[in-house]
Amino acid sequence: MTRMISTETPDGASEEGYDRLRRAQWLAGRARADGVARRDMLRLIAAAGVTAGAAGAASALGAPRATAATGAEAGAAAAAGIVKPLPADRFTIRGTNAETKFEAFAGTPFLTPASHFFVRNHTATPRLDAKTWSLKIWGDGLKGGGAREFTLADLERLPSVTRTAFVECAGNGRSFFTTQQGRPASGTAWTMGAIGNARWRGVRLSEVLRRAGVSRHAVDVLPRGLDAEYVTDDGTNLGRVRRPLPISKALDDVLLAYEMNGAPLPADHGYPVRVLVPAWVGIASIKWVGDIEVSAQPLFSPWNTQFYRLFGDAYPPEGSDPLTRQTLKSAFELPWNAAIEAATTHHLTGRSWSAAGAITRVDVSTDAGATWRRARLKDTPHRATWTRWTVPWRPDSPGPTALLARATDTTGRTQPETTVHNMQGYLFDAVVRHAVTVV
Ligand SMILES: Nc1nc2c(c(=O)[nH]1)N[C@H]1C(S)=C(S)[C@@H](COP(=O)(O)O)O[C@H]1N2
Ligand SMILES: [Mo]
Repeated sequence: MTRMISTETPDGASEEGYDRLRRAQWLAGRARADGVARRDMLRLIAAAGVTAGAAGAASALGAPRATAATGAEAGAAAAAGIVKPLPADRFTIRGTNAETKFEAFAGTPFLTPASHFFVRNHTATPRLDAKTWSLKIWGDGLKGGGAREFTLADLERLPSVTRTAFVECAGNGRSFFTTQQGRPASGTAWTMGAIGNARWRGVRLSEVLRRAGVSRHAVDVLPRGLDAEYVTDDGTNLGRVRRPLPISKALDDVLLAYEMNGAPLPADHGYPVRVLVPAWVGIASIKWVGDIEVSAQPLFSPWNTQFYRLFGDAYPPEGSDPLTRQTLKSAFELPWNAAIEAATTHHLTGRSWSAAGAITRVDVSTDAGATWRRARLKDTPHRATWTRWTVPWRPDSPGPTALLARATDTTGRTQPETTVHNMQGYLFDAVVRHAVTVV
C-alpha cells in the first residue's frame, strides 16, 4: 500500500484541490493536455477524489520512465548551447547545464553575479534580438478572445518592480539521494549548486494580463519559451518548454523580468524577458518567454505531469501534486573533500535558504553530527532568498570528518536527517554530510 506524503507547504491543501479539479476537468473533456501522453494523464487521474472508474486502468501503469537529461558523461569539454564562459574553477558542466561550484560562491556577495549563476537549459540558449522580440498574450481567457502583443519597450514603459529571489532547480541536491542515501534518482546529478540569488526587475505579470484584457473565465496561464523543442532521451518530442500556472498565482507575485542585478538579462538567463516565480521550482520561471496563453480551460504540460511531481514508493502511483515551492537547504562554501589545516582557526562559511519562510537559525557540526553550535547569520533573512553564515572552527586532530549545517525557518521547520526518496530526485532537503579531511 502506498502512503501519501504531503508537501510541507502551508498552501499544499489548495494546490491539491486545484490539481484534483484539473484532473476531473480533463476526464470530463474540459481540460487540454497538449503534448502530454494519454497514459500520463490516466495515471494522474487515479488520484483520490477523481472518478473511480478510471482508477483501475490507471493503477496498472507504473510511474513514468524519467527522461530528463542525464549527467556529464560527455565530459566537461562542451556545455553545448551555453553562451557565457564557464571556467572550471566556477562551474561543473552537466550535459546542457552548468552547475555553480558551491565553493565559488565564497568570493561572491549576497546577489549572485551572472558570471557565477548556474544555467539549466533543456536544449540551448537561443540568441534573440530584443528589437524584434515581442510577447504575445492570447487565448480564450482574454475578453473578446483577441491577442495582444507587447514589445520590450512596451513592457519597460509599464510600472516596474524589483524583487530579490533565488532561482533554484527542483532537482538541486539530487546526487545526494545516491551518495548519502544510497538510492539513485534519475536526472541531472546536481550537487548543491543549481541555485543563484539575484535582484530581478520587471513588470508584474498581473499588470500585463490586465492590459491584455484577462477575463474572469481565465483559469490557467501557460508561458512558453522561444528555445528549441525538447526531445527526451527516448526520442519523444515534448514541444517547447512550458508549464501552466494557476491564474491566482499569475495575478499574485509573478514578474516578467528584463533585468538581473541591474543589467539586462544575460542570454543564458532568458534575454530579453523571463518569467520569475519567486520561491517556486525553477521550471516555473520560463526563460526567453515568447507567448503566454491565457486559458478558460485548464491546461497541462509534460512539465507538470510526467516531470515535477514526486513519484516513488512513498507516493501514490499517479504521483504527488505538481511541485510548487522549493524547500529548505544549506551548503558549505567548500570543495568536497577539502583539506583543512589542523591547529589553525578557520572561518567556515555557507548559505541556507527556504522557500517557505525566512531562516531563523543555522546549526553547524564539525564532528559528523556529535555536537552542534550556532552559526552567525550575516544577512537579514528573508523568504525565497538565501542567508550567508559563518562559524569558526579550530580542528585539532588530523583525519577525515564531516561538516553538517542544519537550517530552521520561520515556519518552524528544520532540515531533516533524510529526505523521503522520489524517483526523479526532487526537493532534497536533508542535512548534507560534507566530507573534509583535517591535515
Ligand atoms: N525556456 C526555458 N525556460 C526554462 C528552462 C528551459 O530549459 N527553457 N529551464 C528551467 C529550469 S528547469 C530551471 S531550474 C531554470 C534555470 O534558470 P537559469 O538557467 O537562469 O539558472 O529555468 C527554467 N526555465
Ligand atoms: Mo530545473
